[in-house]
Amino acid sequence: MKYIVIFGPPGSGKGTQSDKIIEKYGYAHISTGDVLRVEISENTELGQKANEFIKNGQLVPDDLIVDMLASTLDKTESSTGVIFDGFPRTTPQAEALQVMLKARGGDVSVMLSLEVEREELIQRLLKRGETSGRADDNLETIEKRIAVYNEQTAPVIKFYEKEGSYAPINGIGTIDEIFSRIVEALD
Ligand code: B4P
Repeated sequence: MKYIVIFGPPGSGKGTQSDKIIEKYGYAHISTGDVLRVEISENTELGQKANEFIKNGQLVPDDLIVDMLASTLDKTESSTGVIFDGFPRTTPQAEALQVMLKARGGDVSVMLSLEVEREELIQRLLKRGETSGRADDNLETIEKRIAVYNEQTAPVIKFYEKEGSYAPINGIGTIDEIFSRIVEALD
């Protein structure tokens, strides 16, 4: 079983590139953002808690995310690979993922880190906000999310650098150009 992490700031194209990876390699996809949005739309207890953080541009607390991920991971046992999209977003989440995968006899084989500068992120997310209906795709929340990324999420790079699985990917260009860089890193 191959485990891949796709990483990057908000709007860097994690979800977009995950779709292309799944299409080519047939891996299972775990997007913590997508799982949380389903919980919110179904108004579950987790969804109600998560919504308070998401709409303010903050991260959902690690314990809620790790429990949610463990139950989602159990559903992927029959696939040849799993792509983690938007997880881990903190160093404690990276440590928890390592423990969970070790218990399954695996480890993250590559951490694809999409590199996109701030102005481009803001433009992409504002554009998405025109149609997404997402409570977090407005300028004030986008700026907060980028600040939270720099403070709490960027340090995750160091974790995977130490593990030897960090693969920086230039995240600027067309979706297909970026995907070719990813395929090169994966193959
Ligand atoms: P996520 O749903 O993970 O979303 P994201 O960071 O906004 O977007 P992504 O990088 O996937 O961008 P996309 O491909 O859509 O997180 C939302 C929130 O959930 C977080 O802020 C947090 O509160 C919470 N959360 C999720 N996971 C968590 C965790 N592990 N711990 C704690 N909290 C968690 O691309 C963005 C836009 O750019 C799209 O419109 C796309 O069409 C466009 N685009 C993509 N590639 C492009 C390109 N090459 N050129 C031009 N536009 C492009």
